[in-house]
Amino acid sequence: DLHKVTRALISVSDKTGLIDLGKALEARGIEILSTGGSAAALRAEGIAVRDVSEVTEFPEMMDGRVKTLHPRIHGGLLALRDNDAHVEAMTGHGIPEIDLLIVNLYPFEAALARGAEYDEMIENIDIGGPAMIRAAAKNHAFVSTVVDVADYQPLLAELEANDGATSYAFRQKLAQVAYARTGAYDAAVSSWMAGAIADPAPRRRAFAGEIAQTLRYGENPHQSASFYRDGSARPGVANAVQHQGKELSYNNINDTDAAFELVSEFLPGDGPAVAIIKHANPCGVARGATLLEAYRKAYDCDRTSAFGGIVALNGKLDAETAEAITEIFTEVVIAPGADDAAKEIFAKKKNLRLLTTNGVANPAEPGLTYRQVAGGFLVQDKDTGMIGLDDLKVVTKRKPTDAELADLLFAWKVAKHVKSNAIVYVKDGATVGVGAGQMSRLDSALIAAKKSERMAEAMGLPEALTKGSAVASDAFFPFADGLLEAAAAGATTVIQPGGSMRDDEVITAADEAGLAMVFTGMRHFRH
Ligand code: 93A
Repeated sequence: DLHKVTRALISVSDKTGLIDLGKALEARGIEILSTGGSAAALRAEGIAVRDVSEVTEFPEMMDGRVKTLHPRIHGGLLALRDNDAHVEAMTGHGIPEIDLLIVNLYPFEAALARGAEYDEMIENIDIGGPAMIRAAAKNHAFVSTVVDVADYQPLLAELEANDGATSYAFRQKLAQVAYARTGAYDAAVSSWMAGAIADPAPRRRAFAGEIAQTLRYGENPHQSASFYRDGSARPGVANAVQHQGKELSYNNINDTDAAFELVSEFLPGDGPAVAIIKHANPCGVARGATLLEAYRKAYDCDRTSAFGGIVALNGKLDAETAEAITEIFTEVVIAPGADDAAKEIFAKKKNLRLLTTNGVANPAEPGLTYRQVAGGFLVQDKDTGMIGLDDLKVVTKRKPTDAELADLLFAWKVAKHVKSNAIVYVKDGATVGVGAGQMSRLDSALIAAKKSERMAEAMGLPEALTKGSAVASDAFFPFADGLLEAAAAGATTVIQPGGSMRDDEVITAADEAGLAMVFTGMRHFRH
């Protein structure tokens, strides 16, 4: 099943590694066919090349839109070498056998990432490249298809090992990668178009990403895993720069994403904010006059859980905050930048990963979320819902004070990022109790209050910080019990969507407990 490579076609937009590859193929006596820009680059280095246009006897035309789309090229890629009729067709029509295809596509994803205009995006849709890749990959019985610069070295090693030939297993693996590439490419085009025509509910969606990293393992060590980028330029874990520390794990990436998306809810205008995440849930979120103050307040919410957590900041990491973070073991810190002094402090902590992003993420930017179910995917719009003062409806006799309103809105933002059922107690711009992921809302209220009590004891405080707090519930209270539990923990004011059959009962209970309650009219389930 070895197939000797006698002729290669090279057509690449990304010219990285092209010259070394061309020289190595030439040294093996492999004839090189190539398109305009690639041919020029190879010739400039003295490598012998035959133009595709010489083979097709057609010039490259229409601004390059038609270069390789020709039977002399596609016949050479698709012909079965062991089929007499195919071989006869090749001879009869002057079609050269092509045994090796090296293509990388017009940089559509890069154009997307830099926010190119519509017309430029259209010009970056490669047609001839994918057509050749799909043809060559189909014919992997004979043809090797390379779509990735990272595969140049393995290709040369394969040719070296087999005296200028490739094995069937090698070609088959390349073909699998080739179809992954063309599939991802067209998915990127389709997704871009869905956004460009602002269609809120396209009839069909295609999903794909480009592999960014093969991970050491998945959620557990016996699961293999990898990380894909979807090509968007959104600031966050996928587009961050890692400055130090070992490779991120699957769980690190998941938690870092949760942390950064949460802290991005606090726009730079809201002042410094910090979120500490454990197992995708916040165990402390706060804002402060400085990042240091915000970090300390966030840490005080649940010092026990913060150990080994992920810390996200909405501003540039400074030295004093970096120093405070290093006082306990932290897995990952992510921020839109870091001072040199902060980097120096972190450099002493070899295991701590520092990621910097290009700004904070825009919480209002539309997007999709995906979830797998057995046999399918669930796809929905991202939860970009945001509530401001004007959206709140006071439903109790007592109105919240301005200070209470500020804490209510803060609690609401945090609750959006807590797994349901979510109950979040906030005081003076910091969470003081977070109840997450319980099957009953009452249990979330109880757990959060209990943890806050334990924290107060550990810190030697006279009473739990939930005393005099604001509490948010991500969905309505179906009964008064959860609300009464929050009141018992000391909450004085409540934010929740409203809309329960028993709203009246819940409002009456709130009035009797002297609470000030507002309805948002919007729910933030997160399962
Ligand atoms: O415009 S195309 O879709 N039409 C074609 O016939 C065609 N053939 C190759 N783009 C085409 N290509 C692409 O040109 C390749 O996929 C590659 O990305 C690029 C290389 O062009 P050059 O060698 O002129 O730099």
